[in-house]
Amino acid sequence: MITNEKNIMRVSEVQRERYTLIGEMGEIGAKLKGNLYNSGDFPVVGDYVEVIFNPYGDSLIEKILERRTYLSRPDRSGHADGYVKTLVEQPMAANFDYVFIVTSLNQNFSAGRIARYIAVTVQGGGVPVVILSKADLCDDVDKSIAEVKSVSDKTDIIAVSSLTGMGMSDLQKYFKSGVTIALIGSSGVGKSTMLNAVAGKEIMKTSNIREDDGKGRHTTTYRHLFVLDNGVTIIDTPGMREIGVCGIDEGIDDTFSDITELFSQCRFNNCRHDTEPDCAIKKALETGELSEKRWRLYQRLYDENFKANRMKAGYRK
Ligand SMILES: Nc1nc2c(ncn2[C@@H]2O[C@H](COP(=O)(O)OP(=O)(O)O)[C@@H](O)[C@H]2O)c(=O)[nH]1
Ligand SMILES: [Mg+2]
Ligand SMILES: [Zn+2]
Repeated sequence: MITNEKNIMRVSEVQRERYTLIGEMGEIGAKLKGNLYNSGDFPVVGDYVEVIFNPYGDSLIEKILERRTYLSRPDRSGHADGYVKTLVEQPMAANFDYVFIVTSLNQNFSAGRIARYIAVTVQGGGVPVVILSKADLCDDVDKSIAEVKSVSDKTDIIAVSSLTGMGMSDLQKYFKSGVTIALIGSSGVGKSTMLNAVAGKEIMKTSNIREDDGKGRHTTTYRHLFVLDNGVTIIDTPGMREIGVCGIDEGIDDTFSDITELFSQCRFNNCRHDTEPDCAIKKALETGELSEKRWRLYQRLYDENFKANRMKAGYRK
């Protein structure tokens, strides 16, 4: 029976033009209806969509419901006409509450990278939670926590070890029914192991570090979005080492609100915070109210975002 009733379902997997949707009736396969296909706005994992249900084959996705939160990253590899390098937006997830930014404490830990993830998350409307994994492999966990605090003091930071159980109880407060948590971070940092530890059973496939080369990943049951027994939805984004930034002006302003506040206190409103007199930034750096490290981090992120914005604007012309 084909009904005209509008069903709202959630996108759990995207594979080229095929989508997997989950809803009360379980899991179904779907394709885009022509009008949506032509609109150029394609569903991403986490989207709620209106579907025309077809029990005999692929159901049709008619409409994407308005996104509450959204995470994407610019991909610089795209080439437009004339071989100009362009920024193509790569969607990662939609409609999450929290973004767990997972970095392991044993390999190339970088507070700067965490700060950019925070800015990207805030821009997307989500609440960032910094998770420092594999604490059992680190001699000085407090030092790393302090480092993250020095670049972002407003974010919850939790050091965890799936091996010893450290930090697991602190994570529990985010696992409330109806909440959606998106995970971001390189593959191999221990995201799946951590979720299994929190859930107390194997809900995600884990793999050794070699999953970097892609072997053994994506088993048939693998989904990028799944619902835990306790009603929490998890979105596992594809592992990535770095995240580029573009169009995250508000996210940066928010993450570094202390700095933007200082700007308003400089004597000249076009102060370059260089040689100008009565510069609030220079004063804050002298007193230590603002750390050199945080200031440099802000400048780097601001510049990168500014250049990316220009690059994108150029392409749009
Ligand atoms: N020592 C230690 N190893 C861990 C921990 N968590 C995960 N691992 C190991 O790290 C590797 C990658 O873990 P996995 O959960 O698959 O990472 P994911 O790619 O981020 O999902 C596996 O070999 C795990 O056994 C931890 O807390 N401590
Ligand atoms: Mg994993
Ligand atoms: Zn100034």
